[in-house]
Amino acid sequence: MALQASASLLPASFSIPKEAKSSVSLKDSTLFGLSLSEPLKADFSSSALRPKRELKQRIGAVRAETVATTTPAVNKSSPEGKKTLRKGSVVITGASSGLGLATAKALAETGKWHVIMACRDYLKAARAAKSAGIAKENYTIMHLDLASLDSVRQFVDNFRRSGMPLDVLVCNAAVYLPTAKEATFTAEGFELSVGTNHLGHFLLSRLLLEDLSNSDYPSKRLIIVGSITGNTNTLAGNVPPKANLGDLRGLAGGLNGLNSSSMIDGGEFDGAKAYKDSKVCNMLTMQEFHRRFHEETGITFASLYPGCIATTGLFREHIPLFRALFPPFQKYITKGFVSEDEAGKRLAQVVSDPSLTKSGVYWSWNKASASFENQLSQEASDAEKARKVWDISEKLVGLA
Ligand code: LMG
Ligand code: NDP
Ligand code: PMR
Repeated sequence: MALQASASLLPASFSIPKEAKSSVSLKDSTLFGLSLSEPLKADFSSSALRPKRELKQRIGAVRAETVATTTPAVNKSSPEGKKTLRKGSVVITGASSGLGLATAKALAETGKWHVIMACRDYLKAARAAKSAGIAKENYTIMHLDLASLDSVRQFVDNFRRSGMPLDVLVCNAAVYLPTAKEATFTAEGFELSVGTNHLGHFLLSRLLLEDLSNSDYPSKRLIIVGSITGNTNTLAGNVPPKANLGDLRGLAGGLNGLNSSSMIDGGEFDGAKAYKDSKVCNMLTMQEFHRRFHEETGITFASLYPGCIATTGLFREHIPLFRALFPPFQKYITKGFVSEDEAGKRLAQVVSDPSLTKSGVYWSWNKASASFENQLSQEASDAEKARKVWDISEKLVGLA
């Protein structure tokens, strides 16, 4: 572990800052579909100009602004006097497999993004990036274990020290433990699914909000991956065990399985339910971020259900029979199946597509693979619950 952590401090390539400085010419193309020969649209530029003082007071300590030393996002001083844009800088958690890897690949291939792969296993991430064919200059691997709040804080420090700007953060990593008989726990003693999928990401995104708001990129975004199975207004969300946060008594007790339940609602441990509950927390967190910070920061907060990517590592803990039958079941019966590639393109759209800048939205895709704003279940859109989850989570991760 120690070895892994130290190896991970070395980015795959240190040519990135150089890369980031060499602005991409948009002479013959559009940026996110926006023509840059025209002035930037109001809702893109206004956020960059808004004073940051108030936000800094609200989100805590002021730190040295590393972005001040980087190339401005939009640079008018190219030789032809054309507006140019530096590469976007996107952090993706859990980019060592499945959806995260496919998204990293899709974004890197555009040549417009530098991907920071925030992964718990450096070597696995390095091999994955290589076998996916992602060009060296388009990514950096940094160690992040979401099941340890110390690691989350360490990651934030390392990222800031790298001097790279943060334009988009994608909270993608997750664990799913459907066959576990008993709860397992994070370093701080939170049940592992909610601890990793929700609390680790909660701390990460709360800390990095400041970095995002400091970015001068035209469209800054914080994306938290949700799922249909946390939404009880769908058939998939009604397959038992169903998500249900109850009155949050287990979460308030710290999910430690000692003096409190390991489940958010205070019930008996159930790994599949814990995962679905964690996805509800993810979707609630996105909306609470939107309510608290969208106006003042201009950041787009969004969640999504990318489709059923039945072949990913998410199902690694499930029984072999399930793993064999699940993909054909989703392909031929529910028709909800999507390939990793397709799902990666969907998440990449939420990262960079100019038509998906709306904040507070839960994106889904229809049969023709066109995006639409989907309806969340009653619980997953309950503003009062979102506020309570936020407040309790702040205490658990040491922010309040
Ligand atoms: C739990 O079991 C496990 O207990 C848990 O440990 C964990 O693994 C969890 O979600 C993961 O699963 C789930 C179990 C419960 O479901 C199954 O395992 C399915 C068993 C097979 C059932 C036969 C179905 C026939 C389909 C043929 C397909 C053949 C290919 C097989 C593929 C296998 C992949 C699964 O399941 C049950 O309890 C059975 C009941 C399931 C019905 C669920 C549907 C409820 C719908 C209710 C409708 C609500 C209305 C919705 C309204 C929407 C309106 C907009
Ligand atoms: P994978 O298992 O392939 O990817 C999950 C990633 O999370 C892996 O890279 C894994 O790392 C990483 N991860 C797990 N625990 C930690 C941790 N403690 N610290 C850092 N990283 C960690 O699954 P998917 O690609 O399917 O899942 C990605 C997202 O998509 C999840 O949020 C999931 O909920 C969501 N989703 C998936 C659906 C599907 O059908 N597959 C459907 C709807 C949503 P490692 O490689 O080291 O194991
Ligand atoms: Mg589900 C339209 C139907 C649909 C869709 C889109 C999904 C997605 N599932 C659907 C239906 C059904 N599933 C039905 C009818 C059943 C009973 C046979 C069923 C069962 C089932 C199981 C046992 N489904 C599952 C499981 C899992 O273990 C997966 C899970 O719940 O992980 C938390 C799962 C999923 N089904 C999905 C999706 C996207 C998943 C997985 C992952 C996730 O939500 O992240």
